Amino acid sequence: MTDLAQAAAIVDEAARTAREIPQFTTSAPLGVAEAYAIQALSIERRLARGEKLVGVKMGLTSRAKMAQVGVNEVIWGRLTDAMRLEEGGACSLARYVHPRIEPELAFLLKRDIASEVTGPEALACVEAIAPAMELIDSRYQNFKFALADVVADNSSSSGFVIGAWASPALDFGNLGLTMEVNGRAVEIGSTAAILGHPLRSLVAASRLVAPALGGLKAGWIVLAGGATAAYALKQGDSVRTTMQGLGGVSLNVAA
Ligand code: OOG
Ligand code: MG
Repeated sequence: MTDLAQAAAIVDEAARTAREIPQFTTSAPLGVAEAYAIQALSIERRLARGEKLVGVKMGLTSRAKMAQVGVNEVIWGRLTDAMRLEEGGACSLARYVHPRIEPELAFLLKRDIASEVTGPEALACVEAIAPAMELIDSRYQNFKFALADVVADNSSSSGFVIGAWASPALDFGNLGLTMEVNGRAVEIGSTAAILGHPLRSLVAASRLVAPALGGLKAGWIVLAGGATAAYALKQGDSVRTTMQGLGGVSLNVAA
C-alpha cells in the first residue's frame, strides 16, 4: 500500500456514508504501522470537518472479542465527540453498515499520561470509571478483516455511550455484568475478562497509544475493550448493560 492518504479517504468515506468496502489486505500487503498511519489520516479528515478528539478505545483486550473476530492482538482507535451517543438515547441503523454493541468499562482521566505507566500509576491518573457500551461497525464486507484492515478502519469504532461516572476507589477488577436486549440477557460476563483487570487496558494504552499521540490527556475517555462478544443490533432493540456496583447504561435502536 503506497498511498496512505487515499486509503484514509476510502475508510473515512465508508464510515461517513455507511457503505461497506473490501478489505485492503486481500488485494495488497498492508503492515500494521502503515495501518495506524491510515487511521491517523482518516481521523484527521474528521477533525478537519470539526470533530474533536475526546479519547481512545482499546480493542481485543478479552478472549471473547479475539475469538469473535479472529484477531489476537490488542489494538486501539480514536474517539471523537461526534461518536458519543446520549445515554438512554436512540440511534438509527441507517447510519451504520452492520453495527454491533458490546459492554465496556470507561475511564475518565484527570491527569496526562505521557508514557508507559504501571497499574498503580495509571490508577492515580483516573478521575472516574463508568459502565459503557461501544458501538462497533466494521466498514469491511461481512465484518471480516485482518489485523491491519481493522486498525486502518479505526478499530471498528463508531459510537460509544457512557453511564454515570463513579469513583475509581471501587475495586473494579471483577465486576459482574449483564448486557440485555429487550429485557433478555444476551451476554453475561465480568470486567475480569478485560486482560484479567481493566486497569491493564489503561496500562496497555499508556504503552501503545501514548507514544503515538504524544500522551493520553487529562479529560480524555479511555474505553477498556469489550468484556464479552458483541451483539448485532436490530431495529427496535433496547440494549442495557448493568455492571455490579456501577449501575447501568442503555441505548435504543430506532424502530
Ligand atoms: C474490532 C474492535 C474490537 C473491542 O472492544 O474488543 C473492540 C471489532 O470487534 O470489530 O472494539
Ligand atoms: Mg470495543
